[in-house]
Amino acid sequence: MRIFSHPLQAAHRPSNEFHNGGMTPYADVPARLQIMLRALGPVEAPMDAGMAPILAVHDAAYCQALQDVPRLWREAGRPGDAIPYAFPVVQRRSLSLSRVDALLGAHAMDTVTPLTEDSWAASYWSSQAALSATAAVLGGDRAAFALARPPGHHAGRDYCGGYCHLNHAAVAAQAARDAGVERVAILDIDYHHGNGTQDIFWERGDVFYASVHADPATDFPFYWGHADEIGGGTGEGATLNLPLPHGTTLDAFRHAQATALAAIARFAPGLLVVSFGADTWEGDPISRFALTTPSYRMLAAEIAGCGWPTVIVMEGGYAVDALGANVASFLAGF
Ligand code: Q9C
Ligand code: ZN
Repeated sequence: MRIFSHPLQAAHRPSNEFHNGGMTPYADVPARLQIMLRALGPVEAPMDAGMAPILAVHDAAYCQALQDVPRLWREAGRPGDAIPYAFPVVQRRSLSLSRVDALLGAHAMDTVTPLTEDSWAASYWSSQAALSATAAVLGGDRAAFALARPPGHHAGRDYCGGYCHLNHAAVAAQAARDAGVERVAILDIDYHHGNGTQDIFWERGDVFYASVHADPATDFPFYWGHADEIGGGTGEGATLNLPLPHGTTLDAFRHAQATALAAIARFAPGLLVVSFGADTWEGDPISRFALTTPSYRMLAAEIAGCGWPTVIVMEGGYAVDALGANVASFLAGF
């Protein structure tokens, strides 16, 4: 299987995140990338498909803000990484925002996603990795892997959050649509619900979004991923949420994934995008599921068994020492 990743993805290195009332070390460390690279062997640098496929799912002013904010932050004399603190939870509308805190808060959903001068390049090249993996699959490969980092599934059309700035899985799915694949499905098996992906395709009947994740009643992102969220407008019925409780083991996870795969089969996609997170692993420091390393091989085999051309995009997974083995196990299942 071809694997795509770019060296600049390691440059994004925020120092802290605001967590449980205090600053803690940032969980999405560059070592995540390095340990996966070591476990997987040689990878290819993605081609540069430019901004057009990113702008097919993201707002142009938002992309500009991601690039401008770290510089504006520094010019305002601020130490450290750019972190928002005020959010337009009501009255969210297009305003010309000159103060950096306002510009950032208007394009963010939380305080755990700091921006540095290197964040844009890392996310841009992660999206390019997803695009190159999509091109490989559209060209006839059975599957391809985008070794994205930072992750993407919490990022919406015009907001960052959950360590994500650009939604690589959404960029891949839309690129497949634009290349002529009539129906694209996204299966999200990161521990967290992929609120950004759900938002982007909420009203779309041509892109099915199914997610197996920790119940948002207890886990980030709290406001999305409840079982009654099924899409809206022409997208009604094209979103499927399968929340699971803390302590979930392979049996229950497999059962939920089988439900998602059956729904996707009824949708009959021409291509599948998998948002894969290894934060469902039993030892993950910020998560509470109990999958084991061999679990991933079995879950992947069951996805592969459906036969759809598949683009796999890396999302979360924060137990750094185990991450290489967990990702290798998943890819081996294909
Ligand atoms: N109590 C992904 O896995 N922080 N993002 C929650 C922990 C947000 C995770 C704080 C976690 C975001 C892609
Ligand atoms: Zn996650």
